[in-house]
Amino acid sequence: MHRVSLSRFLIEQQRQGTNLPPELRLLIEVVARACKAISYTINKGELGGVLGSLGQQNVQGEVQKKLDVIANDILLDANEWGGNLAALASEEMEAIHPIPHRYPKGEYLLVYDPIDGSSNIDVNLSVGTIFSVLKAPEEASGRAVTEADFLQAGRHQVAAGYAIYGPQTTLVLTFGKGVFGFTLDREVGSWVLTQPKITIPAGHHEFAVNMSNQRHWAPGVQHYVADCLAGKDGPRRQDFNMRWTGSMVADVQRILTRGGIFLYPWDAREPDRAGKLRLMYEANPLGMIIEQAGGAAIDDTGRILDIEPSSLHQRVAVILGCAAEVAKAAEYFTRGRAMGG
Ligand code: P6P
Repeated sequence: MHRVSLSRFLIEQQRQGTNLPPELRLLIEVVARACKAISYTINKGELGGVLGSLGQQNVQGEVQKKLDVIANDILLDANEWGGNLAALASEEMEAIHPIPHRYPKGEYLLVYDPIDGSSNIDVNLSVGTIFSVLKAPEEASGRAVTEADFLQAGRHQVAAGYAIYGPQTTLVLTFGKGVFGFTLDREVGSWVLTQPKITIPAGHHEFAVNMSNQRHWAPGVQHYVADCLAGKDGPRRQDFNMRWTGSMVADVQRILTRGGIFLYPWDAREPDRAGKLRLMYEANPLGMIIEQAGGAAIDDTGRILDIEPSSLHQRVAVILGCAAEVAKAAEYFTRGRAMGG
């Protein structure tokens, strides 16, 4: 079968005027090439001395894995010199990373999570890289880029994507006109188009949540999940399956492939925190992909992509997946709040 490479696919999208300017196309190719390098590094595992922790914490206060830093540096090194970025930001770096003066400054902002789900690395489960592309504000071209330039609602993203390093290495992309999937052909080292148009299948009853937090959830969330567990003996009149991978990208990939819903809701363990997941480099890019695939992404009160960010590393509750199932869950949350929950 004749396969289309990522480069050819992007050139053809650009020719069709699919809001993919050359600079953005080049940026996506650079990020995809960096994800290929991350894949090869992860695949070495113990043989490459890349497993284990660094004995330090990142800005999130989470234990930093060797691969968190290695992947972060691969993405930094790949993107600094290209001339299409004004600055970068990462889960692994507290402050934004301006483009060094020795390189030309471009019009885009890249914000990413170099390894999402890194606690899975040492147990050989799928992890991923998530990235989001924004346009730098016009007036930033004549001055230093600041964190405030990144604080744009997710609906302003011009592209988003993720790579999954699992049994296959796959790349999922959107630039606002649908969702496309690529598989890494390791023999020739190129990304190959394998899913020309990804849409979330309806009618699959599968939910993803970390049940160990159940007692800390708001009443509406507890009620929604309880009715999923009640299955056909309860008001949903339908049995549900459950999955929880510990890697959001893997759960999102499953939802894009066979439907369902993912929940990481607010919980009372840290009542002042909106949620565990990060808005700018998890919820926004994955929310854009889910919406472009026909699904919905909310933070238990409203659309994630409409949240006006207040800080680079802010956290958010995330419920995303099949639009009908997210709407059903939102009904439970609304009822829960009405009852004072
Ligand atoms: P928990 C990984 O750390 C992550 O950010 C997401 O990829 C994943 O869905 C979630 O956190 C897992 O969290 O609390 O179940 O370990």
